[in-house]
Amino acid sequence: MAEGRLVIGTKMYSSWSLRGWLAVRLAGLAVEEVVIPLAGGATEAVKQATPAGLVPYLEHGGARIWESLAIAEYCAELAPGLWPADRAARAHARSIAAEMHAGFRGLRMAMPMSILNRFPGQGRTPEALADIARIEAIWREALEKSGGPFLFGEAFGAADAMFAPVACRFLTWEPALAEVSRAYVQAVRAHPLMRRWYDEAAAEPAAWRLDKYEQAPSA
Ligand SMILES: N[C@@H](CCC(=O)N[C@@H](CS)C(=O)NCC(=O)O)C(=O)O
Repeated sequence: MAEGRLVIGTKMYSSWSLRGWLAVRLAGLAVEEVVIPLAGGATEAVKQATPAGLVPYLEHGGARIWESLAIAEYCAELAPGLWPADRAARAHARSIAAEMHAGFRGLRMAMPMSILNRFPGQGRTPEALADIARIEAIWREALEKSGGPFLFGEAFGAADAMFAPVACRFLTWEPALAEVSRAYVQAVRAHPLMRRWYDEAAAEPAAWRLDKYEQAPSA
């Protein structure tokens, strides 16, 4: 029997939903999944179903949790392996997860998540490129310390969940990336949960497609 429910948006487009969904699935929570087709902002059904009018939103065992990072923390209380075991590494993982949660607006605006599409070479605004440079530095530092293939070693954890939609964006928009970043993007894409998300996104109804995410913005 389901222990609660996870409310998310269209898998083709909803980057924040992907973060929450990965944390919930990594922790193995037995929750019902409710997917609401997004309208491109202020979706009425999302407003009705969630406290903040945003997805993801989790109800589990009497707890109500919104904000993807809070969902990741909740899941990590139940499955502590979502964060690294070492305290300094855990602090590092939390720092980069929080930096992701709070920022990178330039990238998010110029290169939205649209995982079934390919827009190579587009979206390269100065703000997006500055964000990409910082993200690559974050990834390089973590991967050099841990040895990869994921940010903190062998296991795909909460920090990887927070950055997974960035990997999706890079696969769509194909900015120039260092080899270490490209290898990390491929490792994220190959994870079984990511393969499942992509497959489920590809199976979503054509009626859920939104013009604003199906075309690269004209220059
Ligand atoms: N800071 C929030 C951001 C959540 C967010 O902006 N979600 C978007 C979808 S990716 C949303 O619900 N937008 C409302 C809508 O499209 O109706 C989080 O970390 O969960």
